[in-house]
Amino acid sequence: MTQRNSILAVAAFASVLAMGSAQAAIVPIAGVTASSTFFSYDVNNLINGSGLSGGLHDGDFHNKWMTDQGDHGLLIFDLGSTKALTGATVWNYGGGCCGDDRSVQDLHILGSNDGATFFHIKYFTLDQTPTDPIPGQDLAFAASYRYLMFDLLDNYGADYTGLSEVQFSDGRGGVPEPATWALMLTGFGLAGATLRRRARAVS
Ligand SMILES: [Ca+2]
Ligand SMILES: [Ca+2]
Repeated sequence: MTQRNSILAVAAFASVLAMGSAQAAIVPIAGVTASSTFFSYDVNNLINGSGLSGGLHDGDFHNKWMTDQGDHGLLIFDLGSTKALTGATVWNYGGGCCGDDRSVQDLHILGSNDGATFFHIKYFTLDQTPTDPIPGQDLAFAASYRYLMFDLLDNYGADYTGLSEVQFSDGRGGVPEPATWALMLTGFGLAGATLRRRARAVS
């Protein structure tokens, strides 16, 4: 292998390593509005990371959002600009304060680019998660929109409906694809061959 080729191999290997080590990107949320909010449950608790630690939510009601009554509700998330999404992670109301049957059961996600006309994306059934702390639930979908509507169709109980935290992902980085693994292994092989040749040349 020429020196130029070995430099190219090492450069390719380094770029693959950089791709592989990037985390699935969380899309920043510019704002959120709700059809109703119980006075001691700020809707911004859904998007500011309140109560989140190590992928779990602490279950404290001060870190949650809840409707002021009823078993359904509506949330609209504004991403600030159109984003190509690959899914969302939702921490349900779950355990902690006052009744895990406030957890959302049936969820309809819709999207819009003008904030007025919303289009169907996907229906989900969320876990009740009575445990505390509350694990996140990953919801996979593919959609490009600025505004995401969560139509909370029903909860596990009757009186109030809530969620603890919501994040959206654009899926960049994360686990390398099979083609990336193949490229990475080729990079290892080329780098290894170069080192062996150099070792032989020296000895
Ligand atoms: Ca929260
Ligand atoms: Ca219900």
